[in-house]
Amino acid sequence: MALDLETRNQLIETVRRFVTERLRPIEAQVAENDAVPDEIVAEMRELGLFGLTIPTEYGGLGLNMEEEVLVGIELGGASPAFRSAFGTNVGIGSQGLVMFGTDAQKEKYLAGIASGEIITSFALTEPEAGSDSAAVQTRAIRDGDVYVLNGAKRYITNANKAGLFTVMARSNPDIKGGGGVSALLVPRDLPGITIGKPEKKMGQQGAHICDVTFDNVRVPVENRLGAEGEGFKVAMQVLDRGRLHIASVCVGVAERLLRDCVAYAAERKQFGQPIANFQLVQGMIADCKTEALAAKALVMDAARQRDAGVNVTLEAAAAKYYASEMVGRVADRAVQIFGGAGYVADYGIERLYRDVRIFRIYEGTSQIQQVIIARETMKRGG
Ligand code: COS
Repeated sequence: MALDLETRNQLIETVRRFVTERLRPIEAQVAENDAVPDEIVAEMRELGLFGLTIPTEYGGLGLNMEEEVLVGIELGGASPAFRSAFGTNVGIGSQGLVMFGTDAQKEKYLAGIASGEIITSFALTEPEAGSDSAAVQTRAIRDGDVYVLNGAKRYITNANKAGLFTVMARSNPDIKGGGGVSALLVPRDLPGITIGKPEKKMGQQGAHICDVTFDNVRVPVENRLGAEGEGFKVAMQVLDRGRLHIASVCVGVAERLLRDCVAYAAERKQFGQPIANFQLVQGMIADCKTEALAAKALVMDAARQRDAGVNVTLEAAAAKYYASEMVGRVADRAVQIFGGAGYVADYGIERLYRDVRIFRIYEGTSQIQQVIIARETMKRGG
């Protein structure tokens, strides 16, 4: 159920204030230390950010998609690394359970996920199964009332903090594609799980990705999400939602970069006047604004359609594709408008330029979004 307008506006205002007053001032420190401070995580928990999309009966805020993307846009106002602290709990780490979990599974985990006590991770990608995610080689072979899990997952967000993984693994080795894959809820404390060191990345320091290996991990059959062999479809539906969330954050980062550019262009003087007076600078600002508006319209429309029960696989892919490419162009122009200062760490623009690069890659590369858009368009006949 949607929030009433007043509650929705209050929520957005609260998130905006938190982003501006608490997160933005420590962006550089978080990037430097590669960690979000514990007290900030505690404040995120207090604000209910870990449970934004968890149903209210389990202690979450139960936001619908439109509300979630509105919050996502606000979150883009500070380094996207902050969002990552609770992003898996809101999105890909929890939505398989929310959409396909049994009552017993939900009872067991959702309250802890909503409060942030349990951090969740989504373990789909493998060394040999990135874009071709139906090719997962991790195996979950049935042995009585358990699946025996063996294999390796790669670049798994929040794996180092996770208490619960959603793991996509091949339960039927005779079926090569997605049809042989099942989704399992795997608690971190089961014996046989090893988490690698967080990778050194190009950007978004403070957000962590690690490899995860499973060595004869015995997962109760009751932990399966959905039917056996339905795990790939579970993952794809989780990603439909996740892609819209990522697209909203791209819009938010673009809006923030625009605010920074407009302020800088008004203050920076060359040839005896603010650079904002120059039409070539104005051209860059106009392009950024137009593209940010277009991306926002795509995201909002897809979110509303999803809330109305429409299948938005195409629209979510289109929103993610356009918004992630758009924010890359906006960040590039922001460096240009800031000039030398854009290239210098103190101003934070070069950091955002690096931070946004991953949006064109994770939760499906731009090329995969193109594939999905083309396939769906042809399926729909235009
Ligand atoms: N919702 C529901 N079902 C879906 C679906 C969706 N969004 N997408 C695919 N499916 C279903 C298909 O309908 C098909 O079902 P049937 O076998 O019953 O016909 C099945 O899943 C297999 O789909 P498809 O044939 O499209 O699979 P492919 O292997 O050809 O390709 C892509 C799927 C490329 C789209 C998929 O692998 C993908 O999204 N890759 C990127 C993965 C990704 O985002 N990784 C990031 C990791 S998370 S950070």
